[in-house]
Amino acid sequence: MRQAGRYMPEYRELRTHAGSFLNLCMNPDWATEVTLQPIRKFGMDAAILFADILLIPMALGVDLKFETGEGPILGGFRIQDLGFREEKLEPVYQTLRNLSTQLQNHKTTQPTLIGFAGSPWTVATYMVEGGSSRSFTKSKAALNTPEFAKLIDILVDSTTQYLLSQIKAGAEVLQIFDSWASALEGKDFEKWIIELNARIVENIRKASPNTPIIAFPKGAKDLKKFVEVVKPNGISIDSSVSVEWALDNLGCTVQGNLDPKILRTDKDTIKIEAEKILKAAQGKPFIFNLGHGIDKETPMENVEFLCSVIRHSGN
Ligand code: 1CP
Repeated sequence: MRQAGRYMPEYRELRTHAGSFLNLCMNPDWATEVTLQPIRKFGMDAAILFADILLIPMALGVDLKFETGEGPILGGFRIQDLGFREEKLEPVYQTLRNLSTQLQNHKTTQPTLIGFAGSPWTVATYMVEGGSSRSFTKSKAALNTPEFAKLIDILVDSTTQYLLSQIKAGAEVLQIFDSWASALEGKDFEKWIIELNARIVENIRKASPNTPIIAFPKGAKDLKKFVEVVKPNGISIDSSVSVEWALDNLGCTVQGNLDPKILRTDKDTIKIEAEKILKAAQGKPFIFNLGHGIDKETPMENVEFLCSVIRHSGN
């Protein structure tokens, strides 16, 4: 989930200084600093690399811009012109190397370093739509065309390479974000969500069998089948999934579940909602996390308070 971001004044300051979100991602000193900001302030047990799932299209040669208030804008492309220029991602690997060194020297605890990428379907939607979409009209129309199959193969290969290079640079755990898994069902869900996540997990395991992989097929229509086929080490769930059900039925470590909106309420509500999850997860393989990225309106004192509730829970 997104840990860093606009809810922190130190992030906003560096973001303004950097001039753009992409400049921030592509400068290893700044990206290292932004990754560490929430760790220093709140002492989480894991740090997620500051980057974005859309750096893969950029490395494939697609124009990428983040316009304030509008989200990402991606340029048009022809499949035959796409080529994975891994050197474009070198700043991300440098950020991981910096983080790996700095986290080892971090106080008494050594937070786990999480690398990540988007899943082929989710990244393809941004490429085909030219940005964010809520209807996925163009992406759904493209399914089952030969061009889409070619695009997906390119994304599977480049994402595998990207994640393996992240491990080499120091990532200890990987997370695969399939943020728009909710858009597909039935055979399409099997083909473009389950099969593609499985291909990436298999590719990573072949080269790096001991790196834990957390999948996050957000809004997946059949989470049980997803876990059975993909076999991730962990599964992230949003707040629409019952944490009790997930822990009892999925057979792997569960992460997430707290609705990020809860962090914008009051301390009593935060305590009640966090304790519900902690109670359900007691003694079971669970990683406390939000069910999605942190909202930019979140008061920092509420994040601090949530961390203290979790630390004092004795789980
Ligand atoms: O300055 C800003 O406001 C930029 C906001 C922002 C941030 C902080 C974006 C733009 N990306 C990020 C970083 C980011 N993105 C991380 C780093 C982790 C951290 O430091 O906390 C991660 C893991 C992501 C992953 C990501 N990017 C996803 C998957 C998770 C999710 O949110 O579902 C997706 C879909 C994106 C695309 C993206 N990046 C940013 C925007 C505005 C979008 C589009 C989102 C949409 O279509 O709704």
